[in-house]
Amino acid sequence: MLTATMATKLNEQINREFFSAYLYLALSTEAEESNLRGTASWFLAKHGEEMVHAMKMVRYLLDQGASVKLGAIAAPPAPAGAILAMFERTLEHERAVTTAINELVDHALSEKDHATNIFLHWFVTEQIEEEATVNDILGRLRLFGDKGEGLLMIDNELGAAAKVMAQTLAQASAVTAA
Ligand code: OFO
Repeated sequence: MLTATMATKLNEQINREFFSAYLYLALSTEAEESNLRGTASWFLAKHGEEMVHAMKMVRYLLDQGASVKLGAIAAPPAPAGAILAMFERTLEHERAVTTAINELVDHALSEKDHATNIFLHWFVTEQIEEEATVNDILGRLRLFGDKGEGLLMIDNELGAAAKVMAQTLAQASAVTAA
């Protein structure tokens, strides 16, 4: 049983997760329009991950007997304009999501809502991994270059990483749907 406040906060987070999915879909299309196919696949896989995150929260609210309130999803910002800016935008966004998740945990603890606190641990861990991955990509872009052969190499790497993400995602989606 969730309090009304906890349910509202989780519904707000569902909106953030759907916005994340929308943001990454926009970055995927921007990358594809720039002929960065590996990068486009990577952002498309991120889009899929964020949809799974939203659905995990939808499932949790339903399992707790709380109402799911779906709000409008804001439009993503204008195109980033360059691959470095795409990943800088991604890192900035993920940091904001980490802050939001931490605030949710703080609230769950303040209510002594142990179930929600435990449920949110998965998201805390996920944010650590996501920020680390994006930091790594940004580091490689700065080291090897965001143009020419350096960019080609990183775009290929992102394409390979996207395949692994898509496989993991397919398994996660199967679990969420069960
Ligand atoms: Fe939903 O994982 Fe980051 O944003």
